[in-house]
Amino acid sequence: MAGTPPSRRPRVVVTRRLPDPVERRARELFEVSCNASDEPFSVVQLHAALDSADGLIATVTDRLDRSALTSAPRRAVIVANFGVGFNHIDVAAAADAGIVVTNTPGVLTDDTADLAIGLMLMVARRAGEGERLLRSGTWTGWRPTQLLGTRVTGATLGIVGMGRIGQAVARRARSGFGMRVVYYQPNPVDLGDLDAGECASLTELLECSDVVSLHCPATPATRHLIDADALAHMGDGAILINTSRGDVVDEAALAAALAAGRIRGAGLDVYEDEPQVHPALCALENVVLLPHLGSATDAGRTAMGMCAIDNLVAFFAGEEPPNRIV
Ligand code: 8YV
Repeated sequence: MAGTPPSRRPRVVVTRRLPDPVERRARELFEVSCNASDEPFSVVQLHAALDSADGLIATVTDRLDRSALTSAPRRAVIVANFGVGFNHIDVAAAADAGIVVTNTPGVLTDDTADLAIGLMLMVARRAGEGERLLRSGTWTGWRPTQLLGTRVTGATLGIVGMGRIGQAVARRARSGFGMRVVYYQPNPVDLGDLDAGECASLTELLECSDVVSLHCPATPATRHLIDADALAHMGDGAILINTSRGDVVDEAALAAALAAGRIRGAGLDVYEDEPQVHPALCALENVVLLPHLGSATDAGRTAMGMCAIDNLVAFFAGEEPPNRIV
């Protein structure tokens, strides 16, 4: 369909509720069918959307695997993902099926970096424990030795995956907290004036970092990158932060390491099997658990929606979508 603008308005299925300005703009441009219930589509609903629409605005809750993308009769020719991560989409299958896939890089960088820093502070300063203590009604008042945490100022932050978000976290840590930043990034990356030291291996980074923050994409190569062996290389006062994808961390191994005091704490925004969270993690005090809020600001989610629409507009006008993956 690219290169041949359809004579009618393209049909677009929006798989989840999006911010009002985004839905309004989508309706102005396309013949839109929105998911009014805002529950994740079932497999049947997702397949029906792919059969009936020219394009989808999809989210992380849509499992677009090979069978979804390649079973006939698929009508959809583009999936505009609402989000930068696209591990829920089999892009090789999409390419085989001639379906274009786009994402929304850049617009959520600052919000996600802010949340990673927020999680780091929450874990280091034991904010979750403090809040639970207060709300339980059992706080008996200030004590000099109460809930003593970890000082992040001047500590070493190790960033795994020094892409846009990793770099944004590094800048915040450097300028806001005077942290020393090291990173592990297999492919060469241009850091501009960012002051950060490269580690030759993940092990080297884990061994020298007080805080480890994950910003790599979820791929077969990064699945369970942080497993029991990796956790064993972290210091016993170290903290793990994950705002990337749940698959990067072996949750059972992390829960065991936290329970044993192998590392000091963890802050998680993403999980291996969302919305399930490993029950052992929920039982621990030294982990902060957030419900995948990385990009969750009004401005961020609106910009993501507008970006997804821009990709659809370009595609349906026969142009190259600005954020094409395949
Ligand atoms: C999104 C994210 O909210 O962009 C991403 O990769 O993880 C989140 O910021 C999510 O993907 C929505 O589809």
